[in-house]
Amino acid sequence: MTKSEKLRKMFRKPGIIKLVGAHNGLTAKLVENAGFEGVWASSLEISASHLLPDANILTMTNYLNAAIAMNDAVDIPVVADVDQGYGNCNNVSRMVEKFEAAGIAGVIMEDNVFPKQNSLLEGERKELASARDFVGKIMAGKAAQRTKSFMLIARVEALIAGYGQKEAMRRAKAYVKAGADGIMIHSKKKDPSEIIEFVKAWDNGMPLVIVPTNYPSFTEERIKAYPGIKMVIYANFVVRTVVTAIQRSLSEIRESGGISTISSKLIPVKDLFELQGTFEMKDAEKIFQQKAYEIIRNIGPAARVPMDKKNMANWPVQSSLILPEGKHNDKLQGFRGHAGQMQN
Ligand code: SPV
Ligand code: MG
Repeated sequence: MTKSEKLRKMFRKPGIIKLVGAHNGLTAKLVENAGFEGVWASSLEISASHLLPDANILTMTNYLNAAIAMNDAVDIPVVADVDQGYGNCNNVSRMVEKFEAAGIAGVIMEDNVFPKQNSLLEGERKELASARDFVGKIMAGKAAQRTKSFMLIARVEALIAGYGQKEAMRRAKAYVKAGADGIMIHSKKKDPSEIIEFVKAWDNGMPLVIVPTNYPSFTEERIKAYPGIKMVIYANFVVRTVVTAIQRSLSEIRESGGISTISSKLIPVKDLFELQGTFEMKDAEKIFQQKAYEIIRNIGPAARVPMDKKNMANWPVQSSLILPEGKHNDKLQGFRGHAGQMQN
């Protein structure tokens, strides 16, 4: 099953789909290990990881590469934050082609103008794209996708920009008509009243997505009372955790004059190796070297010379992993988990 099919399946099943924002392979893996259903390739997280403002300073390729690194690291779906699609309908066509081909399960595209500002930035009156332009971009995006399952969710910024419920509703309905697979309705109010009002009025049937950063009192327990809300994104908590934790560790090292107190508070290096797949890599390496030895041994004495048996002494390979003659062995994998197709 592809990751976009997995994501579609989650939308069909009961319950809230919980995504967490991340910015690279490591942070995406931690999101998966913590048991969340998907990764949000957040423009804020990715921009912050480059120490740049979340304002279309990075390019589509930067965001795509970050999303690919996350997608490579996890088995759960990655949903990419594609800002306003990086241009007009032509840019959106290419954006969908590239993200879909990379195995990204879906994208969320917002009705901001270029260059965008982060939605939570205070003191800015945001300009929105015209509903007509944005409808055209959604249609271009949906026309560009190759598989049925890839999802394009439209993000309505009318509440953020202060245009009110009526405009938000008008846009959301137009975006669904244009082919959007869902609506992300965003608010930066400090309580969920605006979102609740929108959700109660939403009679369209297409799933809603929310990002409760500014109204954290709207917990999953409360969200459950509004079945229209199908997906919740915890958008920027990973990068904020990273900054907080790094600052704490660095000041402890500086203040205590060394690393004697900090080390025992951090994950052991061995656990980091484990996360990186180092031990799987070493196992895969041994297996491939053992196979190579067997092949060379069977070829004849001349070829055998540089691969003498004594070179194998420090290659203890679990016998269960060695291929039976001529058989495909699912356990013979490269360290990234790709099952071997090797014939003996
Ligand atoms: C992001 O995480 O980049 C988002 C959500 O788009 S927000 O920062 O609230 O705009
Ligand atoms: Mg964003």
